[in-house]
Amino acid sequence: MRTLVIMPTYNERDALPTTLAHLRATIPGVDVLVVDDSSPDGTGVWADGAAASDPQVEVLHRAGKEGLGRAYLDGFRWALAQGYDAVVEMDADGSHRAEDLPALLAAAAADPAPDLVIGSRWVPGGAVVNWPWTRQLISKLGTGYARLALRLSVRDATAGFRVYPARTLRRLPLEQVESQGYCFQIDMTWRVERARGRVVEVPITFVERTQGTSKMSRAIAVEAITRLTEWGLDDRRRRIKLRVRRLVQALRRRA
Ligand SMILES: Nc1nc2c(ncn2[C@@H]2O[C@H](COP(=O)(O)OP(=O)(O)OP(=O)(O)O)[C@@H](O)[C@H]2O)c(=O)[nH]1
Ligand SMILES: [Mg+2]
Repeated sequence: MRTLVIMPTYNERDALPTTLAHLRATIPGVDVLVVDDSSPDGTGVWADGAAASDPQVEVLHRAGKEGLGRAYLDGFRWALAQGYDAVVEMDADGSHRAEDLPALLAAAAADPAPDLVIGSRWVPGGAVVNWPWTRQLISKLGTGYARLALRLSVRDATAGFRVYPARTLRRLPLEQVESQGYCFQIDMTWRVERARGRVVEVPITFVERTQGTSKMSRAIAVEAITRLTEWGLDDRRRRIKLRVRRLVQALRRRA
């Protein structure tokens, strides 16, 4: 299985060197694509240097900061064009441990093959290190709301440590995905579930970053809440319409 880890970066000059070196040393078999949005702190320039000395590392430069979603979508297209079989999403900030990746890849390679593997904080065996209870609560509430609004089955819908088999990415209408922040992860999960894809959650230990700064912002939270609510309402409207139509048809048949 040819595997590519996509690592999006924005101002991760402090964290990326450690994360990349650790990943390469822990799982030498996987290739890495850094997707940098012209980080002002020079992350992209550093990544070019890393790529020059390591044939298994590539860098995709984007013109400016357009959000995590856009960066991943560009990375997915690149991975598909290069013929990779599996694509991993992984943060550059050290929150996702390379040690957990073999378990995710093993789950992706299992028979029957799942359509998406999520490294989950909120399943038995999953954990979060150095997050205050408030942050844990926000994350759980976020997934809880996604489960309620979109009727998702997963326990960790915003998780950003995942494996997409290439066939899943080929099947999804990626050009329609507009979400940018956390919402991107929820959006993609929902698309897989709606297409009746099978999602498997594997417990991981998520470690709060010790280097650099979080890109989580109020705008990203607002985007997630607004879109989730809109999608949830649309979905309910559609279901009600469908039920009414079926009822009318049944009544007509009887009359
Ligand atoms: N290319 C690109 N990468 C981004 C963008 N926003 C965030 N990232 C990267 O995406 C990964 C996750 O971002 P974080 O800042 O850790 O955000 P988070 O993990 O959602 O929030 P924390 O839990 O606070 O760390 C990191 O590697 C970031 O550098 C963006 O707009 N473009
Ligand atoms: Mg992070």
